[in-house]
Amino acid sequence: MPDLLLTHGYFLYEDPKEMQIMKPYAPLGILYLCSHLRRAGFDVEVFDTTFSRREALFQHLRSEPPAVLGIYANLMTRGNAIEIMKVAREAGWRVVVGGPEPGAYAQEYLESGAEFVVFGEGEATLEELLAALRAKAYATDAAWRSKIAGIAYLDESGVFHQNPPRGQIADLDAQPWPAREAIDLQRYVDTWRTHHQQGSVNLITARGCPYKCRWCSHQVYGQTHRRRSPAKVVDELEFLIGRYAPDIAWISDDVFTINHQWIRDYAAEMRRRGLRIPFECISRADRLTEEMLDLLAELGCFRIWIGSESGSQRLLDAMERGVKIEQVQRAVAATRARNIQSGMFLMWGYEGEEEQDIEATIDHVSQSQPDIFFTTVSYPIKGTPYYKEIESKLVQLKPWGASSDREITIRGRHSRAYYAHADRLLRDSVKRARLAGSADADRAEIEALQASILASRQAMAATRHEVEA
Ligand code: B12
Ligand code: SF4
Repeated sequence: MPDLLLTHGYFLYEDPKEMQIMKPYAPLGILYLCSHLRRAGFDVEVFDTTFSRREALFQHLRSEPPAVLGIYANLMTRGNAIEIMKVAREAGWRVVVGGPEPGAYAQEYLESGAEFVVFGEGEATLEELLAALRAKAYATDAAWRSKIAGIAYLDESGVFHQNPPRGQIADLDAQPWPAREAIDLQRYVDTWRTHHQQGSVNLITARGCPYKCRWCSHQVYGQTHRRRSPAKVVDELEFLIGRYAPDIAWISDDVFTINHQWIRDYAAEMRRRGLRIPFECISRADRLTEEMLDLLAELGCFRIWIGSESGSQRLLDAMERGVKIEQVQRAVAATRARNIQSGMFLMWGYEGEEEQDIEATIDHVSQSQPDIFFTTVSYPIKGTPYYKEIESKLVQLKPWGASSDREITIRGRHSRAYYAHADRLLRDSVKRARLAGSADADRAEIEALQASILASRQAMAATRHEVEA
């Protein structure tokens, strides 16, 4: 019987959208916990749900001798995490939850069956909690729980307690790499290869982001930023290439090019070892100078995701994005000049957005022509300044445990249909601008787009007064 079983509530085969995309990545958070705790002497196993079925997990929980179950949860996996907690508790497991969401809804998770919520970075807190449970601290010290920083719990009378936060790990280099050997990582790489002809792996070089974009969750790392040393990251990458033979990698840091000296040193280390692997990463336009882009190209970067959000400077400022539209335009052009693809994230319906802001976004994307862009109707994540700002307008239509923050509706905002029309208008306009700039454009296609653009504008006008809630 292990001291701890770690899991997460993400089931790829239950997600029709992701089944079409088929780009799974290993759950690094729990793998970091696993390696840290194993090194500290605990017997830890991981039940990786990505390629499994919930029934298989439930069967495991019901048939194995119960110990401590640690569940990772984010805003999309809330419902699954709650169901797993319920089955686990019924089968006699002690349940701890952590990850980006539970700290923001600690009381709700505890009332839904968790015995402990860990907020913030999990390694040291879980180590202390497991040691206390193993030593049966509760048998001799009634106040034992109040002494563990970074946890929340309900006492015997059901009263909620949240202890002070725990300091963060000072030296990330001293931490072991994520315990990829605890899961079938090769299956991730092979799934990628089967569906996209290239196998991919993920890794992180840093933790935390110091920027303040109002809608972005800083629940785990606050506004801190800690980096691993370039040499240690290259060691890990070299190991991954040797062990799993990926064709590409995803560096899943919040902002990969945040520290320019670090990128210089990292590139020098890769050069020194003669290593190069195609990879994609996320950055910010204001952290992408010509020099950085040259280094990224040299390192093998084939796609950069650039948070863009809106083409309206007024809205970007309201979001405290800290970026100018011109910087985004320039960054997209500069990536193209180096044969690096650009990806953009855009948001509809942010607080204060007017029709002229939507038009500005359409102009912005039409002009900059990123290779790929994704749009979302903005949603407030609990714990963010955006959530606080619009809290009085939020309407929760379904019970908390059966929904997610993505499903919260915002009183007075346009209906979903309105944004769907705006989205079509955006896609058609961007395509029309691209065709208009090409010498051999098909006139009939341009005319069809023109008609669709007109129809979207009419549909937006017709739904302008429909509200979300
Ligand atoms: C990579 C990534 C993804 C990848 C995930 C692939 C993968 N398997 O890694 C993809 C692109 C698929 C993705 C998708 C989404 N993501 Co995402 N993602 C990230 C990102 C950038 C890095 C994750 C990571 O590796 N972190 C590094 C590890 C070490 O940190 P960690 O996971 O937080 O783990 C630590 C602690 O949380 C804690 N902990 C974690 N698990 C547990 C469990 C227990 C028991 C305990 C005690 C502690 C604990 O200890 C860990 C080590 O210290 C984070 C931002 C970030 N920097 O963390 C956003 C983030 C997690 N994503 C977020 C969001 C919103 C999403 C989406 C909903 C986006 C969307 N609109 O579709 C989807 C949800 C997908 C899903 N079904 O789960 C939010 C979550 C907010 C929230 N409150 O839930 C984040 C925080 C971004 C943000 N700043 O807003 N994401
Ligand atoms: S959106 Fe990106 S840059 Fe802004 S705070 Fe979040 S992680 Fe940092």
